[in-house]
Amino acid sequence: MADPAQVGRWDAVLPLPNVAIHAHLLPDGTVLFWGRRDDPDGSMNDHVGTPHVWDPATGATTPTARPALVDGTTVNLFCSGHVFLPDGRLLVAGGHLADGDGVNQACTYDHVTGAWTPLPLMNGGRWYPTVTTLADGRVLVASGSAVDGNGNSVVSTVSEIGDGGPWQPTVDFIGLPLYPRMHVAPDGRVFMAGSNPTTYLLDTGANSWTPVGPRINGDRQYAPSVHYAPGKVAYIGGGNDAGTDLPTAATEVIDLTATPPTWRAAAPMAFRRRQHNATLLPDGTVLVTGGTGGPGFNDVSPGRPVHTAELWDPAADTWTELAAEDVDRCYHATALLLPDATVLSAGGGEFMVGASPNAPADTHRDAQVFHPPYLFRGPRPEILDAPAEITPGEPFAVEAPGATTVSLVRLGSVTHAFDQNQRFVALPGTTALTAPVGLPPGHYMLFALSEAGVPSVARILRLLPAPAPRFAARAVAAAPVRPGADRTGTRVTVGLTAQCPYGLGPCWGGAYEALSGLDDVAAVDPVADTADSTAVVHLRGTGLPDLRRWPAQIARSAGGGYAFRGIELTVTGSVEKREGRLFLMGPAPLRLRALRPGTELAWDLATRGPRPATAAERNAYRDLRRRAARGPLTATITGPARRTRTGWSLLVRVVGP
Ligand SMILES: [Cu+2]
Repeated sequence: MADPAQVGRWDAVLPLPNVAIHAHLLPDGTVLFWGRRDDPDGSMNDHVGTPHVWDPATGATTPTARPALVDGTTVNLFCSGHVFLPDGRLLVAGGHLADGDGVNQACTYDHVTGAWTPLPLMNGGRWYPTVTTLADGRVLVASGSAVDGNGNSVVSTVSEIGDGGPWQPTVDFIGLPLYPRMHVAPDGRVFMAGSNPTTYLLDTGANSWTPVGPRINGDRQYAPSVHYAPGKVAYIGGGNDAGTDLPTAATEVIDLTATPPTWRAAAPMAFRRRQHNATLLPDGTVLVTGGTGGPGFNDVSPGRPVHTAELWDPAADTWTELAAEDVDRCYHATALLLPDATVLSAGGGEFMVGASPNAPADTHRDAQVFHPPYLFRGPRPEILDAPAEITPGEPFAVEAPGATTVSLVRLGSVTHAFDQNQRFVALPGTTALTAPVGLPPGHYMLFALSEAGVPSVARILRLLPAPAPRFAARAVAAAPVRPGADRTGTRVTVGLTAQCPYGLGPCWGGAYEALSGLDDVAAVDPVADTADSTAVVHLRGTGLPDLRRWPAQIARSAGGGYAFRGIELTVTGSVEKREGRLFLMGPAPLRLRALRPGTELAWDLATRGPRPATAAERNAYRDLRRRAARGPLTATITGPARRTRTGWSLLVRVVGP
């Protein structure tokens, strides 16, 4: 038997009535969670869902009321974002209509009354949004996608701020990923740590996003980002490497209080992981659980999911392998620090594989509790007395015999490999403490720790709101992001396959950034075509693109997150016949050819192959030839373009008027 003082210990697996895809520690120490659907055999797009409360003290699980709109229409909170308000209510924004399509509702859950209360509707639907409690206690809702009037799933570019009353729209930003990894910096700005390679500081007062970074390892999706000490953020693992589609084991860190903040490499994990969770522990270490080491979005084939937990010590920058859990905890799994300093590892499953739900064996209506090694390293201090409320900047004391330090850990609110409500601060001593300034107000677990680092059972206290911190005047590192305005050059449609299964429209942030950085590209249209998995860019001039470096540039920015399939051009010119061959005489002569099966740029998400051309598209070249035989002709032609050693050819798909 391995020594639990070295590797910790897992309890037996405990069944739950549903999959804990969203999990929250409530201010009374119980756990609120919900899954995708109530009926395991029901629709994957159910519009009803019952959250449950699990009590770690008794093991009992109780359903809550069903969340609903003001008019009583039930809403499914699957795929929402969430944080705690300063008074302890959980605010939930968005929810699920279908994959890529969110609802525009927001609501609160009050653990005292058990009531779900609808809030004013948001400015649009949000599927996979992130909610962040700001330093002044208001919340910021960012990202999340919804289907627009053209059938495209579009990521929201307008964030909004609220406190439970009407929402205030704020700060346009194109290119946010789904579930952006956001943290409040010590100066009150909001840091967006991923998944895009370029990271940003958002100043909600000045309405601007300032680029910071980029991260070393490029676009890394479904990786946890951890605000492990004030101003210090770690980004751990995530998918995928270009070429192999494997996730990385790499960890990178940034100190937002440095000038300028710069990402640097930290020690890597022992295992490559994607879809894993990272949990802040009371001693300032970070526990990583679950995830898959296999290629692609969520490889749960045998041997791929990682069961071994790992512990990162930021002070020493070392990783330690810990005991292995019994169950795969990959996509839709959660992990949550409990007040007794153990960690709940739960959920996983409930996703689509192509057009079908995942295999039932890969859905996990259960959890397992981990006892970290610190619980086996000596006597636990006990908190005999602590205040129920503390005021930022004011002194307070904790009576905890045997303890030498304390820490404050914000209550977790976890989904999709990220805790939107996380915060940690260690305080020296126990008797002459000062309540920290600059943390989001609300409920925190207070732990007392012995010299050996053994934590007490937590008291949950409330950090009262303080005046919002003032922004320090500082130089802007780079111009705030604005969508490129120059759309006069050649229009190029780029085929990009998102590695994420929901398509290019919702999974847009990293693609937008990669396209914006391509040679010759002046502007990227703000909305991708979800159905065809294509995006439109405009070149700097009216010539043809130099494609030679595009695939490498996309791989450098986006890793294996997006695969480049090719381009379509839309070019106007005169159609001329030379030596029996058709050419389009535009900025450069384009040899015209017929569309052949397999050359279509449009991509079918369901079949994961080219979308077959229609009869009219297949016949477009033949029709053009017939027209060209009758005399000179000017046309606008759209089709897949190829560059060969002998020049460009355009496969005629559509002939415009
Ligand atoms: Cu999901």
